Amino acid sequence: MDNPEPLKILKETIDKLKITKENLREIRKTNQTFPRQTNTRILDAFQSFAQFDRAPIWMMRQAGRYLPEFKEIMKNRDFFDACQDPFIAAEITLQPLKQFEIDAAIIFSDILTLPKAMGMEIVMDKEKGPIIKNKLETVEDINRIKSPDPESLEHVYDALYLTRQALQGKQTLIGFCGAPFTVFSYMVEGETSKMFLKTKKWVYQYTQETRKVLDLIARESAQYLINQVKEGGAQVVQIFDSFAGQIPPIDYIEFVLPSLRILLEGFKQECPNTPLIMFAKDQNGVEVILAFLKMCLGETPLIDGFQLDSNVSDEVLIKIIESDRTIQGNLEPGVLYGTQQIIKKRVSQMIEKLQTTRRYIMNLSHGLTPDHEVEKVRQFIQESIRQSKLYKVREILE
Ligand code: 1CP
Repeated sequence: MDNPEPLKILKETIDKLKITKENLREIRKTNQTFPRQTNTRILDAFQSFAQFDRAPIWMMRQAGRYLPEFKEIMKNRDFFDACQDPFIAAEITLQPLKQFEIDAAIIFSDILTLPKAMGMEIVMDKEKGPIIKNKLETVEDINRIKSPDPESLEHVYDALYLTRQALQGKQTLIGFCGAPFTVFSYMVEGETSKMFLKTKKWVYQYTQETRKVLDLIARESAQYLINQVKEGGAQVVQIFDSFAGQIPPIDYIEFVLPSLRILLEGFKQECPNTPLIMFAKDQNGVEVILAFLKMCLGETPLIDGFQLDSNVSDEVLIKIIESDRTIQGNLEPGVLYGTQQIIKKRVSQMIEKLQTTRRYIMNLSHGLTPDHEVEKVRQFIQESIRQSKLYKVREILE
């Protein structure tokens, strides 16, 4: 089911709006009109009493190395060079839409784009992932972190704008950033870590300095997300706290949540109507979820939806459903290594459990990786769509 449209439409969009490398930014700043949204499944999943034919679907890390066309376009390109070219970033963002029937596009960028703009020297190693050359080693090093030069992130908003125009309302555009704790971990570890010992040393030994850096990242992340919405046209935003599970719940609540609150409040003050999805990976305990849900009381909830991983308990699910928050997730990506039968079975179990809420977005519990096969990914999507529709019909009949 090859759908050539998204990339064709990108070219047509560029022609129609007479966009060139030179004038893209000026056009973005003067014309903030976007095509009418015809696929509202994702946006509807954030409304009470939404009516839908099936739950919407997209996948974390849907643009990436498991796609041959991604490997092709990245063959002779540096990762951050690709991110910084809005035409390339938009094309990569649209690649999975050519392959699959999905309801969202997540902008091709990285959670390290912001810290890079804040003075961290980061390279993306094709094997090892991100490497920070000037990681924070001493408390004095925090003076090296600076507010980003506004120019340095404009390329993200350009890429979002171009993508939103090319989507033509057929998918929802998602912007994102890393959560302060995860970004901070990279800043001190310098690369992917197994034990997170440096992070823990900072949290427990240099607590005040850690708080200072977390708050600074939080303020800049809020502005970065606001700009993704107001300048780039992102319709939903997601915060990735991928390393949230590295410290115990009690410390997550005491050391991490205050900075997260700064981010959430800063964002919601400016964008109260833009849905925000929180992903605190491996931090699924009821005490943390209750602390999150407490932030959602009042007129403007700070979080609209939770991306869940696969080990979430029923107790937590019920709390989220009762508080009227959207649920996104949560099929273990490893299942896609399995047979069609196992994919079918696990999708069915996921839907039986999670589609009980109307506010449901189908997704994986974590990102796709280079060893995933395109055909298995397709099976997952087709099976999810088929079963979600059946579930909906059953619900009407019952
Ligand atoms: O479709 C998409 O999701 C593309 C956009 C995207 C997003 C949302 C990329 C592109 N990265 C991210 C988020 C991201 N980056 C996270 C949070 C989500 C998660 O937990 O997976 C994290 C932790 C990173 C950091 C990062 N960047 C890693 C992980 C390293 C680790 O510690 O495990 C890696 C390998 C990258 C590189 C990267 N970022 C994105 C892509 C497509 C790639 C691979 C580049 C390549 O293969 O050449």
